Amino acid sequence: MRDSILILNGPNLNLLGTRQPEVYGRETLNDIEAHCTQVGDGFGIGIDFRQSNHEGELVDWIHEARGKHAAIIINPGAYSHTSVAILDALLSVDLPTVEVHLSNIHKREEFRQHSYVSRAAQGVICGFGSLGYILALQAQAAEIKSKKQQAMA
Ligand code: CA2
Repeated sequence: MRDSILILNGPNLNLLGTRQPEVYGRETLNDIEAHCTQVGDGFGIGIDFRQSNHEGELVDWIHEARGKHAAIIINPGAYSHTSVAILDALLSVDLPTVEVHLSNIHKREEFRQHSYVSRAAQGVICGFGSLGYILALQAQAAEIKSKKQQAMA
């Protein structure tokens, strides 16, 4: 069976492409999902792409990822700046995690410049719009490949 990556999106990201294109771009979340699926196919990796406006649902999906997915990519949206619950969930599953933000959160309001989630992430990609998801996928595909090589050595 092929490896898969869970890609999680937090609150309001379902609105992408409808408003604030100057901040978040013109692509919809469906466009981003389609692109991730296509790139994932190229790596031989399945993509489970989800969005929720509810913190607890995101926490449940992270718990369910253990034993099911090889890695996580997460844009926690506004929960980045508030959620110890999402941080704890990510630490509890111990899967390689990359955090993505469409916008450069460090160039924005002070309250967006700290992310609780980053403590659980191997790396953080921000400011490159939807390309950030693809860069995160490349990083996770490399991580999965190197873990497999280590396991075979
Ligand atoms: O830059 C990012 O990806 C963010 O995670 C996006 C979050 C924001 O709270 C974070 O600080 C940074 C917000 C996503 C809201 O997306 C919308 C898209 C269109 C219209 C309204 C909201």
